[in-house]
Parts: sequence; structure tokens; C-alpha cells
Amino acid sequence: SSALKDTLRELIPLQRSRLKDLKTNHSNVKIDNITVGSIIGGMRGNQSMLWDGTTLSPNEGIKFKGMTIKQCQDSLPGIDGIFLPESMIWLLLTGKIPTMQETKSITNLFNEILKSQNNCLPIEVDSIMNNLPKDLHPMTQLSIGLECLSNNSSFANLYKDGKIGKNDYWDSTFDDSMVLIANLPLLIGKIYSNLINNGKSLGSINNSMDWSYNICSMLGMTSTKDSINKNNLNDKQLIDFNNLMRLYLGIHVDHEGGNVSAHTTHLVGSTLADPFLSYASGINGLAGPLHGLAAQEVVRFLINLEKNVNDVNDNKLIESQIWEILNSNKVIPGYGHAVLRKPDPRFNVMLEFVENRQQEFQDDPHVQLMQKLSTLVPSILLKHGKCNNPYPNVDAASGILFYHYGIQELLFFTVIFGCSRSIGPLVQLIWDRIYGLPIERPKSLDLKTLEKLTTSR
Ligand code: AMX
Repeated sequence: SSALKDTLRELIPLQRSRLKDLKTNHSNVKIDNITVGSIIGGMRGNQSMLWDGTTLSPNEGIKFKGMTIKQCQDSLPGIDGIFLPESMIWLLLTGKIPTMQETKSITNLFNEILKSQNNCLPIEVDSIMNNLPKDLHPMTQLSIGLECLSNNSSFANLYKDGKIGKNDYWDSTFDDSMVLIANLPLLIGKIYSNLINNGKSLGSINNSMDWSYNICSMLGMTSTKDSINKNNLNDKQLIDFNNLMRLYLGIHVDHEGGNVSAHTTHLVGSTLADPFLSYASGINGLAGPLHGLAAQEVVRFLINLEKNVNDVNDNKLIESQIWEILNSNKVIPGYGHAVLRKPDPRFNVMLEFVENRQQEFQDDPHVQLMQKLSTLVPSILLKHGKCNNPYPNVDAASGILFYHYGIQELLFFTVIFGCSRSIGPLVQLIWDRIYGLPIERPKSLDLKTLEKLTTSR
């Protein structure tokens, strides 16, 4: 058992009775109108899922158990003023702000899991990952690695042997989810070393350090004690990169339930597939160009733009380049959002990270350009008059900061995103099983029926 699981266990009776009350007494209450437009428009806006961890507000952005990013920064425990992703796990799962000690209990839990595996991937997973073509897409590698981890799923094994009843499904789902998250540093380290180092390890796990540190270490981005420090960063840069990783991993954990990776994890999980298979399905969705790839698009865009403008102070030239893109009917990557109607607060904290380290970034033309665009593009997009939100989203900044510190393989960015995003959907999967939610099975309609419905109304 762990402090987190014990705290969770105490919450279960009340939450189950709240759900039961809704089911028994209010099942027929109507809360939304489903339109033909939404059915043929990607179910946009349909209020049709239960999702407890986060809600997305058009003006305030993502809220974690009702707390804005700023409130999370002010109250969740962390290092150097940046909250640890582990504290977010506690918050999302229990709804309570953890103490530093509770936060560390999650770090310890991950390290215990890793120690029990000798700080290595399970042997069969390692062997499969070692034998993948080294140029296989990093997201395909992540998906394969997660699926292989399911070989040791406690949930699947207990279920297969008929050893658990419905009320207990959550317990081994919790255990598997923690094993999955604990293994991510090893898995993404393996993928990165396949990508850049012919599969040779770039670093090792340090069992006294936090989850994000170990991710950095396995990417070869910590001091030489733990990793090869592949880009020869100085101590301050290494600490800053570790903090960037903590920040990035902490703010990308969840974005409501309807986005593809979250929804897919929930949908596949509703079949009682184990957490590894469920989240691997979410990862397959995250690999799609319309979902997880925006950060790499932004980096490509900034690199090209910088080649054309040379001088980041040449506002006129930058503006004319932006207009050129818009006039050729293309979008400005990193700007706009389907739901948000204000600057993305996640972008703002990334920008703050840069502003607090001006010396580090003052000679980086790409980062300078990113900052400059955030002041120029919104008014251009407003003049352009098409998009509903002219402001930067989180992807406007994140990739170029990784690039700055030497993670320059653009296809790899989504893998780091996939590490962070494991947290929200897996927390929800645990709750899905606490609630005993049924298999998802919406009703579909054929085109003829839709047409018939429109003429009869
Ligand atoms: N540059 C130029 N035009 C844009 C634009 C941008 N950044 N954002 C939106 N528009 C255009 C749309 O293409 C659309 O044009 P159309 O009517 O000719 O089809 C019009 O403005 C209205 O779009 P919208 O309602 O404001 O946005 P949306 O919900 O349809 O799309 C998004 C949202 C993010 C896909 C869109 O803003 C976009 O393509 N942005 C650039 C890519 C990007 O940054 N993606 C990352 C999003 C963050 C994330 O979810 N990870």
C-alpha cells in the first residue's frame, strides 16, 4: 500500500454514493441538445462524458480540480518554485493539495517500483525495444513499449484468474497505472537512445531523485554523475532544463476528457482492457498530426522564419512574413484554440520561464522570435479576422525551449508530451473503475436517418 492509495481508499464510499444517487434519482435529467451539426462535426461541444480531474474554461484555461495554473503554482509543492508533476497526481486523484511529504511519497513509490525492476525495463520489454528498427517513429516505439508492459499487468492477471470482483477493479488498476508512469523514464530513455545513440543508454535512474529528473537523466541531460550530459550543459543549464521538464510535465497532464488521447484511454479502458493497453491507445491518438504534433510544427515554423528574417527586431519584415503565410491560406502554428478565448495560461508560464532567464536566452534567435511573435501575431490575426482566438497556445513556446537546451529531434517532442499526458487519463481510469462505469457504447446513425430526422422536424 502507499500513502496515495490509502488516501484514495478513504474517498471511495462517498464518491460512489454520489454517483449512485445520480444514477438512481436523476438519470432522466436532460443536460444537452445534440444537433446534426455536432454529430457530423466531431461531436464538438456535446456534454457527454464524466471526467473529474480537469475542466477547460474558455477564459481561464485549464483548471485542475478547479484550480488555475497560477493557483497550482502558488500551492502545489515543488522545487525552485515549480510544482512537481507528482503533486499533480495527488491533486487529480484525491482532490486535495498534497504536502511535500505526500508528494515525495509518490516519488518514493516510483523509485520502489524501479528498484524492484533493478532500474531496468522488464527483460522482454527491453529486448523488444532493443530490436526495433532504430528509425521507427518514436511515437510508434512508445506505443509498442506500453503494450509490451501490459505483459505484467496485475489487473489483467487478476481478472483472467477470476480473482477480483467489480468493487476491487480500481485497486490493481491503480497499481498498474503507477507501474506505467514509473516506467516512463526508462521507456522514453530507451526510445531516445534508439533515436540518437544507436540504442546505447544515455543515462541511468537515480533512486533518490524525482520522476522528472529521471526523465532528464535517461535523455542524457543531467550532470555526468547520472548521465552523459550529452550537450555539455553547465550546472545552471542542467538545473534549468530539469525545471523546464518539471514545468512542462506538470502543465500537460490533462486537458479535460474529450480530447482524443484522454477520450481514447477512457473508451478503451471501458472494455476493461488493462491500463497499459488503454493508455497505448491514447498514445496512438496523440501521434496524430491534429493532436500531439503541434509543438514540432511550431519549431519548424520558427526555424524557417528565422532564416528569412535574420533580425528579430525587424518587426516590419516579420509582419510581412506572417501576412505572406496567411495570404497563402495557411495557419500560424501555435496560435488559436478550439476552446480557449484568451492567451493560454500554459503559454504564459512557459514565457515566464524565459523571462526569468533572460541571460540564458538572449542570444537564442529562435526563442527571441517566439517572444516577439507573441506580441505581433495576435493583432495581425485580429486584422485577418478569421480565427476566434488570436492568442498563443502552449505549443507556441514548449518545443523551442527543448530545442534550445539540445533536444532537437522534432519527432521526439510528442513522446515527452505522452509522458506527461499519462497522468490525467490514468487517474480518470482509476476513477472510472471506482465508479464501475459501464462499457461505452454511443448510438450511431446513418446518413439517411440523419436526413430523415432533419425533414421531419
Ligand atoms: N492562423 C490562421 N488562421 C487560423 C488560425 C491560425 N493560427 N487559427 C484558426 N484559424 C482560422 C481557421 O483555420 C478557420 O478558418 P476557416 O474558417 O477558413 O476554416 C478560422 O480561423 C476559424 O477557426 P477557429 O474556430 O478559430 O479555430 P478552430 O477551432 O477551427 O481550430 C486550431 C483550432 C487550434 C486547430 C487552429 O487555431 C489552428 O489551426 N491553429 C494553428 C495550429 C496550432 O497551433 N495547433 C495547436 C493547438 C493547441 C493544441 O490543441 N495542442
